[in-house]
Amino acid sequence: MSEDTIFGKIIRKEIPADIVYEDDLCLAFRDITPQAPTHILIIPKKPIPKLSAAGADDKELLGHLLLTAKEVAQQQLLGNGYRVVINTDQDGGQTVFHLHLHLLGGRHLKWPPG
Ligand code: DGP
Repeated sequence: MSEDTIFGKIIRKEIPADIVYEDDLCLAFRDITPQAPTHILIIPKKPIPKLSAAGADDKELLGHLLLTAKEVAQQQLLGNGYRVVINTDQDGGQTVFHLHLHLLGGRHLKWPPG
């Protein structure tokens, strides 16, 4: 059993979030510290702490998260393009240990990231 995080509280609606999409498997809501005009987090309801902790049995769920990112990008009118990022563990800059995809768009994003 992984530890509860702030995202667990958002899933259970114990703390507020600006939710833009929800289904049985995942939730998408606006990041509290946006790094782009559109910055949305897509999280599984299953509390997987990080990408490196995902298993073969999460294959379908991981695909669902990516396809949800695409759907939310369309919903948010990011027709010019966008970026999907998964920060993983210390060197990846992960701060909340509940797996999440960052969907960033609404401006030209530089590469490589810092
Ligand atoms: P990461 O650094 O990849 O673990 O990203 C965590 C993100 O979560 C970070 O961009 C800020 C966001 N965040 C942290 N706490 C909250 C919160 O309580 N509400 C919302 N909406 N976002 C949060």
